[in-house]
Amino acid sequence: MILLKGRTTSGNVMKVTWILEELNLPYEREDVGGKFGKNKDQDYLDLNPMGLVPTFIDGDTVLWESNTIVRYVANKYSAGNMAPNDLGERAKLELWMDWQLFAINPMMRPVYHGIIRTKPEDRNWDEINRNIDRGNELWAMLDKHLEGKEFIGGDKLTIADFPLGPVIHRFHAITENRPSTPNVDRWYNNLKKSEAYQKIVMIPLE
Ligand SMILES: N[C@@H](CCC(=O)N[C@@H](CS)C(=O)NCC(=O)O)C(=O)O
Repeated sequence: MILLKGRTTSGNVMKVTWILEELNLPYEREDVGGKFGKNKDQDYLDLNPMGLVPTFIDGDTVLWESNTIVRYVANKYSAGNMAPNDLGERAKLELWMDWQLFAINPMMRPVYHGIIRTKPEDRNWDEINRNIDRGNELWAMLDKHLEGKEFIGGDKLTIADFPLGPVIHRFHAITENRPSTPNVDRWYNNLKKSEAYQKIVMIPLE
């Protein structure tokens, strides 16, 4: 049985629970990190030296780094579907996963932590607004890619959607008066139709 260690409120844990739920794979999850702690305990660090969540265990395979876990799950349990067999086709999806880590994450972290995890009187609105502006520039790039598509990979959910799905939900929940991104909006609406996305991603922000 797959074992996932990580609290449900972590966007990085969500990527993994969401793909497991979409694929109807049986798994157990243990609350680790945040108010649950345990992620700096030695037995946890032996599995994940970064002391962060998620950590994923599938038999002898122990993994950390959420996007790597998503790749592993898709390659092992959804080859030819969520993970295309064609290397070029798969790489064109994986680039959006790396884009989430390299471009979206550095923008989203100060926005999310700056608003949701910071007391109103301590919020640094210059930093928050600068990053929201950057976010709007980045979503415009994805909007261009999504022209004529229902999902990042085309007409169905693939590995590329999992890293970005939790972020678009948070960005839309937090920001208003965004520039028009009709293709991103259509993609986000498609994600919201999934029961797994509703259950895992659309939970109260904390
Ligand atoms: N690049 C890592 C980042 C992991 C990460 O930053 N996890 C955060 C939660 S989203 C964490 O463990 N924070 C400490 C905690 O929850 O106690 C990944 O994608 O798995």
